[in-house]
Amino acid sequence: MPKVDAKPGPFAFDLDSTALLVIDMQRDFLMPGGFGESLGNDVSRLRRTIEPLAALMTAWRARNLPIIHTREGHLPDLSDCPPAKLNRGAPSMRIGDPGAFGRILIRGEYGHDIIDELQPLDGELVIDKPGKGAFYATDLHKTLAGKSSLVVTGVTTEVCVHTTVREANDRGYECLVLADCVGSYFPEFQQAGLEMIAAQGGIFGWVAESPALIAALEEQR
Ligand code: TIU
Repeated sequence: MPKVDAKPGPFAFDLDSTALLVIDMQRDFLMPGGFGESLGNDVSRLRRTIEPLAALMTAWRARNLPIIHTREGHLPDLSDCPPAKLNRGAPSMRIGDPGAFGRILIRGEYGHDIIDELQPLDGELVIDKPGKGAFYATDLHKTLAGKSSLVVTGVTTEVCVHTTVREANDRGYECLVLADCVGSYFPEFQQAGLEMIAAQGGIFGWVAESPALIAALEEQR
């Protein structure tokens, strides 16, 4: 069984019962000129995840292990977006408003899709989710039947990654979060978000760097 050097201790996982989750690596969050940057955020804090994530995905695919991608977004008529979410954003830049890459966080728009560098391959599952968590109002739990561990990556650490990890915990999954493959616009949230996962003996899971996971995969060859 592969074992990854992690906090708060080694993360052991069974290849047959583990999936890689890649959360919301969407143009609107990551691309210069996109929605995230237009709100005053420094997208380089998220873009640092692209290279390690691409390397991990290559290693994962080489072993025919499953990758599940998610995208946060809404139907064009916004019928799946609660007013509480719609009304909360910056007034000039709300979900559904026109942005540089199409209507903000609307399914089918260019900005809603995954960045070119990490595009899903044919056959990989892409889950469209209306919430921050990947389990809310999606088939993810059903799709993962038989899996018990998740490697969690993507953006942003304290928002969609954390919500998903918390949801996964309550559904019985063991989660390994990769520090170099998750990103936040806020360095203090990145640090605290990761510490919160591994604290108290791993209250929400384990935290490691992706090269440690890739090394553990290599040892299985
Ligand atoms: N994917 C995700 O985290 N959505 C967000 O809205 N994140 C923010 O940090 N705003």
